[in-house]
Amino acid sequence: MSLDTSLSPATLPGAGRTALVTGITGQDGLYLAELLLAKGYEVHGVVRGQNNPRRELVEELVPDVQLHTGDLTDMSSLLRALSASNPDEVYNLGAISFVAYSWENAALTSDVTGKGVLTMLEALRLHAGSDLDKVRFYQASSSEMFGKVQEVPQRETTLLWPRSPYGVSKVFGHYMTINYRESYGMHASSGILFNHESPRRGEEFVTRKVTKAVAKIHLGLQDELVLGNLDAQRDWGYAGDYVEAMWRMLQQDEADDYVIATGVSHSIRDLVTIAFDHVGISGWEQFVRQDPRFLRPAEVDTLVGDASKAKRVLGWEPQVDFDSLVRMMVDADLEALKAGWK
Ligand code: NAP
Ligand code: G4F
Repeated sequence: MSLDTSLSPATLPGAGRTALVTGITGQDGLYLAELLLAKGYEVHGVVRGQNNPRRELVEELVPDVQLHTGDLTDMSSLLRALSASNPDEVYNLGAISFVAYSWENAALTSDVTGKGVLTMLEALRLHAGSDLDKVRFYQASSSEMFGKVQEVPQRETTLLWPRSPYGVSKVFGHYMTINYRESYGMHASSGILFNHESPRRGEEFVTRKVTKAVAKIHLGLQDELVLGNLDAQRDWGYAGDYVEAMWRMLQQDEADDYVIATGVSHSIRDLVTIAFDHVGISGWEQFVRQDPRFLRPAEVDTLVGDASKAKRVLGWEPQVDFDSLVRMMVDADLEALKAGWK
């Protein structure tokens, strides 16, 4: 699945094509921007806020990306970004994406993560006019939509039963994407992505919280890791693999929806065990405390995806397994701490 570097710039798959990415400052936005640039695309990104501290990170990691100020709740800003970039492909990754936060800010989450998708779709429809069939759209749907799972493993046809304001908002965006495909013939695809992580994962998410704490404990900089539900299970993959799936969806003749997952589920306990093992600590219980503060009003207990459609149609398969992912994240945190970065 790696790019053929023998291709000259003019024969790269993205040569002469332009992509616009919302959520460019996030984990996936950065990996996707790198992927699209390597494929020869002209890449534009939407950045929110008057002085977004993550703008600098984008400028440093992917300096060739052209940035536009915009917000998913502000249609005119999206229209301006579309008009300035005139994209062939739009990747809508922007969202309030932290599930726990969505209970505290349900209305805001609905406005951004839910209605923001409609605002983007409508802006695209207004911008493209009679050329709408020439633009391709990707929506970042989520396994959180399966919530109280009605089938194991979860696939594209599994009944959705979201358990958080975030999940409900994602369901709205998911069905709006399907509706624009069916109503206007838009090439609009939805990737139902299961959890994917990396050294760039935000520190509020459990994988990164664990890997950074383990690195700090190993270096004597921290003595405790406080977590919530240790029994929840997730199907965790590597973000670098998952952005490749997004791109592949938009290269198909027909738009469609795809589950992207590894098919393997692990508990938070497994995550903690692998991370501590990696730095040579076997009795991790002495460092870990559970606090109800990190429990959720309604939990998604077990997620595990069936990505056989993605394998069959897109030729996509995950390349990084869970153990390697956790070790990669611990190593990156160790390296950054030793370099005095944080
Ligand atoms: P992330 O790191 O939290 O990034 C979210 C991005 O959305 C950030 O760039 C953020 O920008 C932007 N954003 C927030 N509010 C916005 C607004 N009002 N207008 C425009 N942009 C806004 O998330 P991620 O892990 O990269 O995930 C990318 C997308 O995939 C999200 O939609 C997420 O819900 C979805 N998803 C993620 C996973 C996963 O496991 N990572 C799984 C399934 C689906 P700021 O810099 O301004 O905050
Ligand atoms: O890492 P998490 O916060 O991710 P969660 O809720 O699964 O959401 C992520 O994946 C979704 C895909 O399914 C995305 F759509 C979403 O945007 C986001 O990227 O929590 C994972 C599990 C939960 O069951 C949580 O209860 O870890 C459990 N957990 C236990 N202790 C904790 C903690 N989660 C966090 N964040 N912090 C803890 O201390």
